[in-house]
Amino acid sequence: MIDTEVRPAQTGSRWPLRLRAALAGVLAAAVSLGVAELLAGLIGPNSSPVVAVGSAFIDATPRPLKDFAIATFGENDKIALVVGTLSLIVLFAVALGLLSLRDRRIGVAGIALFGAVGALAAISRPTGTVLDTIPAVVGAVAGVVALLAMLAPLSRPAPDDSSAGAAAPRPPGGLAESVRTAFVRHNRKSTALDRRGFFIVGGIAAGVAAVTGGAGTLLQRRFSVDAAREALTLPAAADPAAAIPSAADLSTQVPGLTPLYTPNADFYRVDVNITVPQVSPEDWALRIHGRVRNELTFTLDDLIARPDVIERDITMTCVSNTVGGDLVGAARWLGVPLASLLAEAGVEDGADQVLTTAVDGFTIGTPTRDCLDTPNAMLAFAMNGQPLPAEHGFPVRMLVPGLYGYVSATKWLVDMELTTFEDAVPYWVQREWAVEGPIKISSRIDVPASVGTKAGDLTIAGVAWAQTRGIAAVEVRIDGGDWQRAELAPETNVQMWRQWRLPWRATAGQHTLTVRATGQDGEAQTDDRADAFPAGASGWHTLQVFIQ
Ligand SMILES: Nc1nc2c(c(=O)[nH]1)N[C@H]1C(S)=C(S)[C@@H](COP(=O)(O)O)O[C@H]1N2
Ligand SMILES: [Mo]
Repeated sequence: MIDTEVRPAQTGSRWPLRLRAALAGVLAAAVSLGVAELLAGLIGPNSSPVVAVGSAFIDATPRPLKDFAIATFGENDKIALVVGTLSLIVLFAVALGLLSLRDRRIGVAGIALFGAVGALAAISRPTGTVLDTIPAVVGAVAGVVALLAMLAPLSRPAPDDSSAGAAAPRPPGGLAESVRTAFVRHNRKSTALDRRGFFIVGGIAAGVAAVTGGAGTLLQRRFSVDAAREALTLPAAADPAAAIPSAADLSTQVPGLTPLYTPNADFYRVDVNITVPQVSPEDWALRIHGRVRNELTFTLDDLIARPDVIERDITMTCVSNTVGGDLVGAARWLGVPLASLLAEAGVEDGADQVLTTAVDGFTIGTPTRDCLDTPNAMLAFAMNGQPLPAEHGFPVRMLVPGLYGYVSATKWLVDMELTTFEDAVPYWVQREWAVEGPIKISSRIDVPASVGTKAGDLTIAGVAWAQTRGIAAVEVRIDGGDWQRAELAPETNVQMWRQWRLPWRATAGQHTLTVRATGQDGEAQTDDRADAFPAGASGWHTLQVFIQ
């Protein structure tokens, strides 16, 4: 039988005891998480309870909170989520440790609950299996053992504490013993628990947590696709990108202006994944099925060996991008035309939605007509001359120019089903974002910076995009003045953004700069403000600058 009540025999302040109990709670949680990570290193990264709970949290987060997180933390939202989760765990663990002083069953039940939540989250992931519950369950058991082991010394007097009465005879000396004696004597007043016992068990718990957690992290590295990415040989494009006009990239002349091509390392990242899915190219296959005449399966070699490999310059952006925001980037992509794969599959009449699924079960729905009719809609396997970075969907992602990422740009793509909008509702549409997401015409001011610029001859510059119609004009208004036409960089193609600049003799003081664009189809960018939800932000970008 478990003795459920901890009865400290102490007489002095209760704080040292409470502090130790709180520490016991935190260390028990650490053992739990460490053991779970070790097992996740053997079973697979999705079985990590931290990842599973975090992912379930992302899926369940109410939309306003999610918008807030994206706006506040930007691409650090994942780090913020993990730090937030760990802070909550620490608070929970402290509470459990303290409550366990009153009744150990509370601690045991709390850790069991902790394990159950982890197991439930892991098994209910779209790709979760029973096996994925093992890390959370075994981690919880280890946490319970650690907690009980650390509570035990808190409930019995130190063996040599004379005030506790039934002290055992003092064992023969030695260095450790004399250190301990000095320590005990010094703290005689508050010493009524087995300090040494607690610190030994606590130290072991901390060691177990560190070793299992460290080993788990190392083991999880073996899932990394870094080596496979580097080993991949890219094909030459049968149809290369159009030649770029000379001096097309104004950023070489205007410091601070967004470069024409966004380096892979700087490219914005938006997805629902806490850890980057690692998809082995050898195991990868794409199935095209549903309302098609011929069900098809492609391996990566099949795609790379195709005679119709294209290379295209395309700008991508996120529906969550705010006016003036940076969830937008441009790259040179290498891949195969989506329309030719769909033609081989033979799309049946009425199949108005292409439902694509990522390796983790995340879904995106794209209008079939856009997949078939938009020039350069493709399945891409390379970005700016490199195999797709893992963060951007290695080995294969989809791209449909002119549509926001959430309705077109499936990363870690593994499945493509021809269906209807009525029959299947993809991830973000389930969360009430618009069913269709054409990119709105937008323009952004990059320079000058809001603060720190000195008066004199300056350049106002930025980018504008109006996929897939191209930009015809960009105009800038300085303080309440007239709209002035900016110089546009040479056009690369209508699916790319366009840099612009305007010289400005700036005087010291505060100024208001506003930009607007017009598309090659004549559409003027509206100043009607719209939030990103549900179909993308609109409104002119206005910047307050303080010139020194
Ligand atoms: N598998 C998967 N693909 C995804 C997403 C995702 O969460 N999971 N997010 C989409 C969204 S909202 C955008 S804006 C783009 C972003 O692509 P990037 O991270 O390469 O910039 O990917 C899209 N593809
Ligand atoms: Mo997005």
